[in-house]
Amino acid sequence: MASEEIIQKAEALRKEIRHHSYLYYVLDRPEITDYEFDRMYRELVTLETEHPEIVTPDSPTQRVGGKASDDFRKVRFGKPMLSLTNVFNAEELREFDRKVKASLGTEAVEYITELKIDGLSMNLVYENGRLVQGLTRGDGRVGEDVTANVKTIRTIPLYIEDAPPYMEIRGEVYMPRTSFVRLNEERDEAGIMPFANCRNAAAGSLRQLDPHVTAARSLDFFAYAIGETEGLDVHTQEELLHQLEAFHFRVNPHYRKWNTIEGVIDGVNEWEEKRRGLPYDTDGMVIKVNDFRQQEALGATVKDPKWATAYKYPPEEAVTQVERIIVTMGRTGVLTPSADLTPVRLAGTTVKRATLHNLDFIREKDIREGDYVRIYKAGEIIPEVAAVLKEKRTGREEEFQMPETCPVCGGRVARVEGEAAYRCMNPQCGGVVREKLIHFASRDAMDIEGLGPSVVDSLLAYDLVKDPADFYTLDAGELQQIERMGEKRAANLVAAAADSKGRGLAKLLFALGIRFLGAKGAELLTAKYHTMEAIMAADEASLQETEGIGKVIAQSVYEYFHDERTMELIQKLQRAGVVMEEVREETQGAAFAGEKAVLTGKLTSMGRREAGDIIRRLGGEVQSSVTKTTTLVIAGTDAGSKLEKARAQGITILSEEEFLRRAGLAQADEGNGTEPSLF
Ligand code: 0OX
Repeated sequence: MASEEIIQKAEALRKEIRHHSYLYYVLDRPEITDYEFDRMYRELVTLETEHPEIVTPDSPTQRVGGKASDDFRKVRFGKPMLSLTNVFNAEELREFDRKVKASLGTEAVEYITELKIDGLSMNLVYENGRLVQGLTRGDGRVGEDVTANVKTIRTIPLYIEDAPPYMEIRGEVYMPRTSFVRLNEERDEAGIMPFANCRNAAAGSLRQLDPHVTAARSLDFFAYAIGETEGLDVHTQEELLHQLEAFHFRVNPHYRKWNTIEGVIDGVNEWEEKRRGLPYDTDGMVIKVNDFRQQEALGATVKDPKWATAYKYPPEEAVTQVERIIVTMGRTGVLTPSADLTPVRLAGTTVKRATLHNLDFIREKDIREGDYVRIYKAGEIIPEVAAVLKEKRTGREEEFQMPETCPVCGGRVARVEGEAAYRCMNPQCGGVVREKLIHFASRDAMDIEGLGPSVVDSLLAYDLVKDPADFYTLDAGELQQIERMGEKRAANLVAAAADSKGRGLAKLLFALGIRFLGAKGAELLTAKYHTMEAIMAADEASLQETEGIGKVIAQSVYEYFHDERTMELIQKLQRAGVVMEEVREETQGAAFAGEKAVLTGKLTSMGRREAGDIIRRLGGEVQSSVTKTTTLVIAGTDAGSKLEKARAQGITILSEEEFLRRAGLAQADEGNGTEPSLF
């Protein structure tokens, strides 16, 4: 039996971890380094491993691991989860307002507008502050139990201090756009059908039998309502949102209160364009009567409340023609078809190409060269084909066929069983080698400055590299044979390669291009094993026990490290001096060493959290407001009072560009889908 002292120590650690997770995930304002956080977390894991009887279901260590309920058990709601009526223009909003006021018999009505997050509604049940159940909306009367999976979402509290004895919190589970784009890239590479949008990706991620898979999907949650709840003293939607924040939920900050429907209409118009800049998908705005007594008086139909409605924005789409279907190669030899389109404006950019993912996708939508298609941007970024306008067909459109031989090496192209992707089966295929080299040097991998696709092509053409380890033995003299590669560029390239040797295990693992292993998976393995040697020695079961690593990744990593060619490559990299261990950034002498920095305004190249991570990694501390101790302010666009205060105090101010330069972040050329076709 664990002593009282141990039980209390564990409880104190849990409280501390809860607090710092809240600061990090919900407020985006961490006060301690990742290193300190990890240390605390590991201390709790050690205590709980030594004394398994003290583990509580709401311990922060219990986010991942529970079993998903058998086939997502169906559960009936005490209070149904209502859906919303839709309105599509200002006149319909005025009509909604007229009905509300007529029914209440008063003109005194306040409204709250909230962004309508395009995710999945969720009902979270808390008993005495403990999260005991998470249910999807289902048909509104009966939901599906996805408790084990929602527990993996870091912004959903597992325990709430000072909560009433029973409460149901409702909100939206969603997938941020960047996570969605990365996930679909990984799915394309892995030959799995991509998700059409962030909402489907969130839904697919919640309906996983293995919570490890959900954990790796970066889902998030905004709270906006309550279900059956006892003893909560709130009287308006506005108060409720404040209360939800006090419970440490994330509440979308863009809600607003209005006294008139014309104000609501202004608010709705304001967000129609602005919402495109958000890091998550929205499909409209929800308009709610603020006062709960008025809500109750208005009541609901069988399906929808009469006190709320959703203003739906029209989906942004364009019609254009598929001029050609081309095929490009990915780093694992996958041949990916894309449509070359007649250029068309869509949501702020000119679109010339849309990925078609794989042959199944093309067949399902029956996309042919010459077809007119409706396109949209998935996650506001990736051009996708929604549907073919079959009525516009002339009869001359031809069905697309996958090439039977590899367009790069002439090798056999085959479809791996159980996969949607076609691959070149020749492991020595020049196309695969090229993509692997490009990936190895790319920004999120080893980040070798100046080593983009065209330099890789030149290195291959001059036979200077065969595998990534050859980057480290390049000779500046030899490099100068390459056209337009002067003495300076050659020297820079050699230096950039040398500079990348110390990126550390996580970057290296990702750079190797192991199937299914994304950047996040590489970080998770690094956090567990710390050295390449340990990962290579791990068996499949041990790999699979890593948080966020499912069976498929574990198997792929295991197979990769049990291939002779891998051994040769790793040894060669080791001989070249590439660091094979976890690198905890040495902060002394780092770019932001000793700085106490404040971020203000909007950054265009990254989010604030990412910028904060960079500062901390490079030795600095991030503060939430300008104080006497602040030494540096990084000002994005629309920076407000913090910037003024910094100026008044004579604090050094960096623009975004200056910040990036000081952080040593090169503006690498982006893979924007315009790489040359192989045909
Ligand atoms: C959203 C969202 C959805 C609560 C009771 C009726 C409507 N997708 O962001 N639903 C609601 O409210 C429900 N609010 C939202 N913000």
